[in-house]
Parts: sequence; C-alpha cells; structure tokens
Amino acid sequence: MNRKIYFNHDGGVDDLVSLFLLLKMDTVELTGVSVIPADCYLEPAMFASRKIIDRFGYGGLDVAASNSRGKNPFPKDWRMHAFYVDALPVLNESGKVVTPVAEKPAHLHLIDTVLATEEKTTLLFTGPLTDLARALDEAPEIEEKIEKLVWMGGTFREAGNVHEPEHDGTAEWNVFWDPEAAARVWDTSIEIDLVALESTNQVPLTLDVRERWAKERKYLGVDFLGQCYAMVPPLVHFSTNSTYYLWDVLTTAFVGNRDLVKVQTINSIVHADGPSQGRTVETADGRPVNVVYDVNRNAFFDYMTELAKK
Ligand code: AGV
Ligand code: CA
Repeated sequence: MNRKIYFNHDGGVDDLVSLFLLLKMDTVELTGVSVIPADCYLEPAMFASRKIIDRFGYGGLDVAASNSRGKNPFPKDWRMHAFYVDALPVLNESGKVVTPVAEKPAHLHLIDTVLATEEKTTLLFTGPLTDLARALDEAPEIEEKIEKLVWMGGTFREAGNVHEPEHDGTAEWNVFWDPEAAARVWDTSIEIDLVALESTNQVPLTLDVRERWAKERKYLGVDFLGQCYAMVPPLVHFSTNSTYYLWDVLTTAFVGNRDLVKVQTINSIVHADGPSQGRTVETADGRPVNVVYDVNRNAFFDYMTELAKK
C-alpha cells in the first residue's frame, strides 16, 4: 500500500522540482498539494504546479492556494523564480491547464484532505509552516491523523541563511518567514523529520550535475530538471547567500528513500521573536526532531535523475 503524502510548498525551483519527483515515485501517493506565497509569487507558482501535474502526474488532484501571510518577506529576486518555471515551453505545449484550483484555501484544504484520507497522512512541507499551524488551530483533531511531518527548515549552526537588517543571521529562511508558526508546530506531539540547512551542505547545485542532466536531456523529465536548474546560480568558486542547494529536493527524496541519509535526534526550541527570530537551537529540554546529518551524495543524485526518467 502506498504511503499517503500531503505536499505544501512555496514555489521555488526546488519546490516545483519536488512536486515533479513526487509524481514520479511509485511508493507514495499524493493526496493533496497546496502553495504558499513565501519564496514565490502565488499566481505563477499555482500555474506551474497545476501544469506540472498535468504534464507529469495523475488525475484526481487539485491545487490549493494559501492565503497565509508571513512576518518577514522573502527577497523579491528569489520570489521571481516561479515565473520562469511557469513559462517553460514543456509546461505550455498543450496550451491549456486542466488540474483545477481547489475551492478552499490551503490550511482548510489540508484539514479536509487529512480527515478524508483513511490512513494517516505524511505531511511534506518545503516552505514555512504557516498553513499547518493554522490548520492545527482550526482543527486540532487532525494531529492524530498525521503520521509525521517531513520539513525543510531550520539550522543548528551559528550561521543561517537570513542576511537581513535587524537580524543576527542565525536563522534559516523557512523558519524566519513565520517563526511563530514553527513554534506552534514545535508545541505538538507530531513526529518531525528535519532537513536542516546543514543537512544539505553535501548537495549544492554544481556544474558536473548540470552536465549530467544536459547529457541525458533526451529524457523529457531529465531535460525538465536541466531547464529548472538553469535558472539558479550553482556553486563554482565559493558559496554565497544566493548559491543554490537541493534543499527541498533532498527533503522530498528522503520521503521516497530514507536510505539516502543518516538521521540523529536533537532536542530543540524555536526563537519566535527578537533579533534571533527563526533560530532553532539544540536544548536538552526542547522537543525532539530527527535531523538529517549525512547524505550519500552520489546515491541522491542517481535517485532523483532515475526518477526523472520514469
Ligand atoms: O532556505 C532554503 C529554502 C528552501 O525551501 N528556500 C529555498 C528552498 O526552496 C529559501 C532560500 C534560501 N536561499 C535561497 C532561497 C536562494 N539562494 N534562492 C532562493 N531561495
Ligand atoms: Ca522552498
């Protein structure tokens, strides 16, 4: 029996590639998809998601739009990426969009989907946790129908990836966008598997990976990977704040194949406000999260590239 997955993402290149890969996995079944306008603009991210499902997925899915708002907005340059993916010819060849927009906003769509699914649902979040926090406030009874949460977010190192005025740089962006939402989710008994910032250090976008996808572009799905990762800066000489890692794709691959990574449990808290807002810190009396600390890089890239050929 396939595991049931509900996917909430925020329209970045790696969020949209994650949706594509989920649709290719034969061990999981997507029960719902929703989009939150954090690291994206909502309209192109909604269109791109619906078109990816049309082109590479299966029927029966709709896509819900979030009406959540964050505390700290993402940089505009990054939010633009969804426009580029949405415009790719491979997603526009048919000239129509079939997968519908869900009637309800994302957090209510999540509640309905989880309650309507007989088995427990695994939640995959590759953006901020706002829609989950709101769903839990609205319908606390969903908690017992959640198998676990797999999230890309947080860091347990000193240096995060938020470089903004009035902040001390210790946070990861998905927590920083809505620190209170993360704190709300920490305050539950939901099991959390975490791909933190440092979990992805072994999977930067590099030129050899791009060359591999270029060589195998005769496969439509591999060409799609290459087109998507042509839009964002690779790691060449040294890592900057704009260097792209396969953050969300590693998180998604982890859902499909746990053997790609090693995991350790860390007790932690979330800073909800102040100059360290969004920081996740290891503390003995914090709540447990299962953090990825080692990745088999070659096996990971093989796995995602092979999925794309299906
Ligand atoms: O912090 C990583 C998260 C992931 O969910 N996002 C991008 C991934 O989708 C924010 C982010 C950090 N650095 C970025 C980001 C960059 N250089 N470009 C775009 N987004
Ligand atoms: Ca993301």
